[in-house]
Amino acid sequence: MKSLSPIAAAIGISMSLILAPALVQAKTVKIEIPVIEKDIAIDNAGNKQKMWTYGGTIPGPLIRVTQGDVVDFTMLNQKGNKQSHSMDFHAARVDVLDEFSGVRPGKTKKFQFTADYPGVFIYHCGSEAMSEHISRGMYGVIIVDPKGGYTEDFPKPDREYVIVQGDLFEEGTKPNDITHNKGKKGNLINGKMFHYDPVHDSNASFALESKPGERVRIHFVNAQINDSVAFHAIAGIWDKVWDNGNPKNVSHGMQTYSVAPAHAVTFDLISPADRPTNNALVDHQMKNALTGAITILMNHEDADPELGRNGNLIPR
Ligand SMILES: [Cu+2]
Repeated sequence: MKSLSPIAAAIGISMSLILAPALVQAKTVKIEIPVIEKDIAIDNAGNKQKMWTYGGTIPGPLIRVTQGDVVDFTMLNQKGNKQSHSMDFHAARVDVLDEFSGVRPGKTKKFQFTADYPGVFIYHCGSEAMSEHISRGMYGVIIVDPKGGYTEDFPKPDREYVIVQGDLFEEGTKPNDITHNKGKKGNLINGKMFHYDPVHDSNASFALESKPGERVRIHFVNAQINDSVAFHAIAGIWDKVWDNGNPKNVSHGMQTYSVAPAHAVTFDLISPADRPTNNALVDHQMKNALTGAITILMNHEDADPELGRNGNLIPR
């Protein structure tokens, strides 16, 4: 760490001493995820479509490890499924033809990797046609926390949310049309159109919440197959942005930030501390915002203490 806080400078010690990380022991983290092909609600009204999932939800289970940990992964492609499926962790350095190859229904895939790089990474199915497997919901998020912990440039947030934006195609769209974005009808936010947006969808039962002045961290993941996302907080400015969620890639005071397909970026937002406010977190590409990619963040004193806390990063 280069910078000195005013107090640390006054007494002549560097922040690296103050913020020296506690020794973290690398560990092995066992992750077991079944692949489940099922009908699942894709909007707040409960309309269902035939989707393919990791663990029965879109996105799949949130995985969180610390840099240096070994991920010991097992995927069961459930008996009764119709497709071969696979797992591609963007946080892994392995062999695409080995670890990332697919297995047929009823078979299990096992492999290990070390989470060497900190940040936020997508995981997704890589089986043919990949565009169909991803857009039917086969994606999720792994957060690799930095082994150095929080620092002055990467402060501890008051709340944390994960937002994953994915495509929704008309039921029955042919894989080749999906690949070319034909038949796209909407955008899923954590699995549902307008999931946390009671303003644009009267069926939405809740929004994201924080208290005025809190530091709210959004780990944003783009699971769309073709489109980038222009991520913007209406009535806010991103205080800090970390490309790929890596603490070393910090930007300050950003308005709109491009997130490529199959990429992730971490955003901090701090609302005014002296009054209640609301933000709309949008993909500023209007064709995507107005077909599902709007999330409301309510900043008020009565914010639900469980939202964005205690592992509740993807409210369902
Ligand atoms: Cu698949």
